[in-house]
Amino acid sequence: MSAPLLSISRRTRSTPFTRRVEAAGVRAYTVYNHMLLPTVFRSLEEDYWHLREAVQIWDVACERQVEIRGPDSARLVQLLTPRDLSNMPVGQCFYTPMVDETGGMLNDPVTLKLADDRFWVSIADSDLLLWVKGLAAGLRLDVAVEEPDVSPLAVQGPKAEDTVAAVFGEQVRSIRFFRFEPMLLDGQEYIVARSGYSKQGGFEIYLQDSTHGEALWDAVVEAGEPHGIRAGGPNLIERVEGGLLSYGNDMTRQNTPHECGLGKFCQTADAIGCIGRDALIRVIMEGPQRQIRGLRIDAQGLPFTIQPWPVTAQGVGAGQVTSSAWSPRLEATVAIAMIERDFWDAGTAVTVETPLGPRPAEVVNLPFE
Ligand code: THG
Repeated sequence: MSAPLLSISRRTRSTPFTRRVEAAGVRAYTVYNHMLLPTVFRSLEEDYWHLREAVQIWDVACERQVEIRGPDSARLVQLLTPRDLSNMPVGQCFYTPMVDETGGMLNDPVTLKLADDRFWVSIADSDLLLWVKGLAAGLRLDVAVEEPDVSPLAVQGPKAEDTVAAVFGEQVRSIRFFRFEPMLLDGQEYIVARSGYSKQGGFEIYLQDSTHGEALWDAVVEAGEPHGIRAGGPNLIERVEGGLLSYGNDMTRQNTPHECGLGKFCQTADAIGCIGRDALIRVIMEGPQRQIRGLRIDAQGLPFTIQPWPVTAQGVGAGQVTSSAWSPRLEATVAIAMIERDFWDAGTAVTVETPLGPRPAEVVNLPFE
């Protein structure tokens, strides 16, 4: 039996890089922010090893930007998140949990401060633009909120710095983690940030004019050739090992940032104006009832986690597995799970009700190792 195909149309938006991605032999897409996101080129495992050893170019245009500009922009961005943005400098990226009035997670974007009155919220897979537009209109704020023609291209892996330096110049080597600088290439401005959805290090290059997408792709591939660059994408094995969360998979509106282990990115008491502030202050006083953990599952050949898999311990509910993958390096199935408080200590033995039947597993702290 062959796997079902994805029907692609205008709604599953293509990106400025899609033609290059297809020429590179993409084997699988997912849909993210109503846009194509390449996930597999050779195989999940081959792509995984190559990402750890060399350098990859990723079409992550689906990380759409919600641009907020105007006199009330700093006020509006602080409404969205319990992270205190009052001392955020221009040129900084912040990982920012965003919550509703109940403290439920709406998105976990990277926020870039371009100027005192201009921000990009680089979103995960939920329609945050509608929430931000609704708040701006409802509160009659003096801002413009739009999705601009901006498409991130990620360069990830141990040879990413050499590759991006060969494109934009040696100055990129001095860009610190989660900082960005505007850089010029053939008269076009790109925002170059040291960031990206892997733990292998690298950069994200924000293209600001779709018509230059293929030229940017070609320049990166040419610069990366001596380092063995290939097309890749956010890799399931690598991101589960690294403990990078996926909104909609590992967390939803039903979870608070504290359940997601994102409490370290919240300064709720200082986040004056944050819409979920009162709800989150109550959550902090009670303490979370469940939290994200790693699981090392004693099983091989499991399918993708399409629905959460129940986790039990001594016959009672202990949580659920939300993402998993076979790690060829750790020779185990690694997983991200939401685990109830009584069972969340590292070393706790649990059982995962997988599609292949119950399998033993151990709670571990993230990232793996
Ligand atoms: N880059 C950009 N936009 C994005 C993502 C990205 N939007 C969608 C999605 N990814 C948002 N989610 C994440 C999740 C984790 C991280 C970034 C975005 C991340 N976390 C680091 C970690 O957990 O090790 C560190 C964060 C920190 O220390 O501040 O990088 O990848 N543009």
